[in-house]
Amino acid sequence: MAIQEKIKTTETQVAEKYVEKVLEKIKQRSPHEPEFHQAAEEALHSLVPVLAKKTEYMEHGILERLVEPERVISFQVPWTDDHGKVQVNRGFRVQFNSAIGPYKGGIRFHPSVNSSIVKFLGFEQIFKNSLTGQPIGGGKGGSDFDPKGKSDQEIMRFVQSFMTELSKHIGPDIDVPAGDIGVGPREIGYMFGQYKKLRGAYEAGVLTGKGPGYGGSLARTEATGYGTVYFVEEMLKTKALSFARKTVVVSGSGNVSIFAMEKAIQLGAKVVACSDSDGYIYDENGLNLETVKRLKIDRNERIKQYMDEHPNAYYFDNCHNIWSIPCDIALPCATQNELDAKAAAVLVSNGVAAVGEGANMPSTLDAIEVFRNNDVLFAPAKAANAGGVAVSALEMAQNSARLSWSFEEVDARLYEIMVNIHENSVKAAEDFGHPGNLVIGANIAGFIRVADAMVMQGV
Ligand code: NDP
Ligand code: 2IT
Repeated sequence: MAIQEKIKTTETQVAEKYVEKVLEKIKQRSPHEPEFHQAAEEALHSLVPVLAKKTEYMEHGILERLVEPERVISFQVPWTDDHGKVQVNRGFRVQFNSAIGPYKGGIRFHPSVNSSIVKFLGFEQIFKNSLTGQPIGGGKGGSDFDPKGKSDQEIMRFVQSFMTELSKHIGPDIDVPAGDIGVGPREIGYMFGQYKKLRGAYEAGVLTGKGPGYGGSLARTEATGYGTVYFVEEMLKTKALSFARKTVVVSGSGNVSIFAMEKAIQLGAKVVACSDSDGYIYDENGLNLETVKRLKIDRNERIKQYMDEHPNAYYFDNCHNIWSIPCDIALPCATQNELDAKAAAVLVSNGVAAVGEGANMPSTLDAIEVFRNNDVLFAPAKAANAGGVAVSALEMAQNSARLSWSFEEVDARLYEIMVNIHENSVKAAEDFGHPGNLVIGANIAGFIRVADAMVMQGV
């Protein structure tokens, strides 16, 4: 027994060294990509128990291959604004890993987009897509184009130029983009129109998140937010808790945030606050979601305007302070690193029971540490927000079969997928010696499927 223990320790030490070596190499090769380093650090440290058990992964160089994108495309996006002036943005598509299916992942339009952001998102997408159980590899794209304040015509011209280049690299069996921050049904529509024109063919499965009238799946709009709440509800059940009568704070007021609020309310919760990048609104009696939807989906206004209709609510500048509002459940659904250790400590001191990540990497590594040390139930992004891409894969399946399922059918499949992701993450955490740690469980469960496929396919 003592000898076995000793061997185990040695294998763990070898695995730890392997992980450190790979992380070191990432930093040397791509020194200016802090978000990518952060995502890699979180994932790779989690994998030590698997690497110690399955030493063949090391022999096959799986980690070295996993952290190096199969292809990175960076391109110029020239377009003409409404004053006739030529503008130039930068476009990206990172095709990270195709072991289990064509590259799949969203497109983000936001001024902060750069190679680090696209790579962190693409890297996380590998694990997330694997967790869904669907046949989709990992990819991501975007541009530093800022859609705020642009006219509809400017958006269309920009998107057409973006797609003119992107179309050379995508296809229903190659790489299938979708939406993300700043990219919704309007942008997907223009992308699809331009792709169709350039290809001279109606390849519905080249993009997901399409309008239901031309090949989009019902419930794709709701999928990420609903899925996050389904996942958190499963996590709460393990402690005999639920959303019913709980106070919930949700950051953001975009696609993920709005439908997370909707499902939480349907399950009996009271959502008291949400935000945009300018500030946040708070109503201790519960927000009126219809007003938020009208402002953000129909009219594209700022969250501050909520006060016009609900003068008894409160508006505060500085979106980061939203975490100072006492709640039972916190759902960060805006953007990366929006919740740091200080905010996590405030949430803990206010008695938060659970945190579910609707956004990608919204909690810093230090914040996650604070939650873990204080026994807060924590649902990591890769698992909790996988419902969006899962329904994207269902959209691809419907497109291939040339049919469309009802909202209820898609929603039921989404629910089942989220329950499975939770179950598989719980089981992987237990199997590899970290019961209750969903960060480790999700990373391991997502990793094994991809790593095994990579081993079987050779280099
Ligand atoms: P939207 O563009 O619909 O909404 C984004 C929301 O987050 C807006 O309220 C926006 O405010 C706020 N926000 C964006 N950037 C910042 C910032 N730097 N600081 C503060 N607030 C910010 O995007 P989604 O809802 O689609 O995406 C939200 C998150 O969920 C992202 O992390 C995305 O990667 C992730 N995600 C999205 C999926 C999807 O299917 N759409 C699937 C899985 C994850 P403002 O309007 O002021 O910019
Ligand atoms: O981060 C994500 O999972 C998404 N933005 C959705 C990707 C997709 O292909 O539906």
